[in-house]
Amino acid sequence: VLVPMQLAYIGLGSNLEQPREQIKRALQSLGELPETKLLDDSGFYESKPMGPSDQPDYVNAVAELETALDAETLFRHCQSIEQQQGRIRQRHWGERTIDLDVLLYGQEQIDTTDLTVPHPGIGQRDFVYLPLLKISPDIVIPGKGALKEIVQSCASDETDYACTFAGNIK
Ligand code: ROI
Repeated sequence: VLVPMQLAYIGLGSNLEQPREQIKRALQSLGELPETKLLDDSGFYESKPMGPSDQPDYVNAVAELETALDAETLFRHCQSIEQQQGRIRQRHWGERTIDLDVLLYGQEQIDTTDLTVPHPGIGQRDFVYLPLLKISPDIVIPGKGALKEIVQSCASDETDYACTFAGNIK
């Protein structure tokens, strides 16, 4: 049978154990998922922690995937990549080796106990929307409109983690 391919965007974040290596490894794993192609990545971004400030700065990135996996299956794969890379849940909003968030999955809107898509933080976190807009400047958030417009209408002090581009991923 023919399974429609969807565009999906994954947000990646790390602030432990060589963050750039963690991001690279997770991108490689995403590219090796079944029925999935890694189409693009944003490059590295650096940002100040959202949450407790006594933790290292973050390295963030966004990946663009084309996939035949459904959103729930993609989400489970993301969780297993986090586990492979030794993600240990410590304190709330604390440091982590790798975090993978399903930001967008096609035009779908999903609200289950463990998965909310579009990710509710997209318009409020510069470390999510800056790398996302770099890949896809005209991206539309289902139910909300053009991301560019959403970001402009949001007070910048609520979205500012001093996120800046920090180089291509080789
Ligand atoms: N802060 C930044 N800057 N980047 C992240 O990826 C990130 N991820 C998180 C919390 C702890 C909320 N803070 C973050 O999960």
